[in-house]
Parts: sequence; structure tokens; C-alpha cells
Amino acid sequence: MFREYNEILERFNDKFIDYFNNEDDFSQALNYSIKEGKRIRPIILLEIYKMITGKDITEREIDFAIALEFIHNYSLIHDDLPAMDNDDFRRGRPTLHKEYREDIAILAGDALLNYAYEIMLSQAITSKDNNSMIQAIKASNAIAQQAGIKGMIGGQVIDVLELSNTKEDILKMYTGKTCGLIIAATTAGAYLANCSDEVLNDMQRLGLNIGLAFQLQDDLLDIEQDEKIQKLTYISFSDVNQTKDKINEITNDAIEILNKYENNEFMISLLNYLVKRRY
Ligand code: GRG
Repeated sequence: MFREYNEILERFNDKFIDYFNNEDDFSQALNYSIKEGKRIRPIILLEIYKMITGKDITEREIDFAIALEFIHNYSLIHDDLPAMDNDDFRRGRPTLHKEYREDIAILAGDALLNYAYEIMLSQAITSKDNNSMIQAIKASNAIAQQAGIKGMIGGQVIDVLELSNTKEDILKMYTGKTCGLIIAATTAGAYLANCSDEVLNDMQRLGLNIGLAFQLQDDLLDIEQDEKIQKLTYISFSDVNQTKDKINEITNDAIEILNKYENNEFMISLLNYLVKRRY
């Protein structure tokens, strides 16, 4: 990571990692599930807010970032379950259902999802004025949409039902499954920043580009680590070089959007990090 990333990460983690510090077993399970992770989605939300407003973040933006990271962590817990990917390891440690129990993992995912909406609605209710309340409601709505059937869940359904037969189908699946929560981050950050319609459109396209570039890089890393990948990816319908070209095309489009904004240094560095990352 780069220096500015670690700075905002520390500010986010300061509040985030203290959420479940009770001694009971369920709190411990929740704590275990949120401990690690790159925190890409919350950091994008916070940095988009800063880029658009030119202002520092407040507790409200941090709370929305926490809610989004809770939703991401719930999706990983459920994705690892025996009925889905049946994974034994995540983030270099046993998955939650392996470390605790399957029923606890299901409940932990449900608890994180509900907690996310509680946090966002609490922010809306305690808004300092009408305009801030509308921003909070729009940001919550954007996150709900992208986490649901029109976003992440929709993409996951295409994946588990194996409905992808072409390169375009795979991109559609990625658009929901991976890009959903990244579009949620860019658009929620934009709504909290009181954005215009034009800025919102930019942020939607930017989230899509970042998500696709991130997922295609993930596909390339998977191939490097294990040449006999079982699941269908973008590379199954093209090849490594075409995938690298696609990442370049998407990255250039993202840079074109970011060049319209003054305080874009962080987001450009993040984009470069995401498409060059080795893990
Ligand atoms: C089961 C409700 C439900 C949804 C599943 C997100 C998801 C949808 C499945 C996770 C599996 C997967 C390969 C998703 C693609 C996105 C992706 C690469 C997620 C991992 O995100 P990182 O790398 O994870 O940001 P960390 O550990 O850094 O938080």
C-alpha cells in the first residue's frame, strides 16, 4: 500500500475494529470476521467524498464506510459457507464457519448486514438538517441497491446458477458481484458530498471501471497461482494478453473520469495499486 492509504486506513480502523469487543462467543466471532482485510470499499467511499468536496471526512462518512465494510464482510462469510464456495480459508486464516460453527457463521453474516442498515439509518435520523438527511437516505439507498438483486446478490445468482456462456455474460456477472459494492462506495461517497447528476454519473462509471479492473486482476492472479482453475472467469473466454488489454482499456477510462477532478491524486494512486497488486 502507499502512505496516504495507510493514513486513511488507520482512521477508519480506529473506529471499525472496536465494534465487537465484548467477551461473549458471538461478539468474538463477529470480531474474528472483521479483523483483517484491505478495506478497499470503505476507503474508496471516504476518498471519493474528499475528492468531490475538497473537505475532510466526518463521523458521518466514517459510519457509512463502516456499514459498507460490514456488508462486504457478511458477503464473504456467506460466500465461504459449504452451500456456496465451501472454502476453508480466507485472509490466511480458517473461515468463520471452520473456526466457529456453520450456524454461527450464517447468523454473523445476518447480524453484520442488519447492523449496516441500523448504522446508516441512525445517521439519517440524527442528520443536522434536511439536506444532510436527504444525502444520508440517498447514500443508504445506493448501498442497498448495489448490495441487492440489482448488484452483488444478482451477480452471485448468475455465478451459482452458472448462467455465463460468453465473455459478455461474465462481465455482467462481475458487474454485479464484484463491482456492486465498489459502485456503492463511489456513489454513496458522492451522495454524501451533495453531488450533481453529472458527478453521480461519473462516479457510477468510475465504480464500474474500478470493480472490473480489480476483478480482472484477481483472475490473472488466480491463473498465476493455480493454472488449473475450475471456475469460469473472463480468461476462460479470452486469454491472458487480451485480459491485460482489457484492464488497460478500463483503467484509461477511469483515469479520464478522474482527470475531471481536482483532488484526484489518491484515487489515481489507488487505481494503479489495484491493477498492479500481487495479492
Ligand atoms: C454470498 C451474499 C453473497 C455474496 C457473495 C462478494 C461475493 C458475493 C463473493 C465473494 C467472492 C468473490 C471472489 C467476490 C469477488 C470480489 C472479491 C475479489 C472479493 C474479495 O474482496 P477483497 O479482496 O477482500 O477486497 P478483503 O479480504 O481485502 O476484504
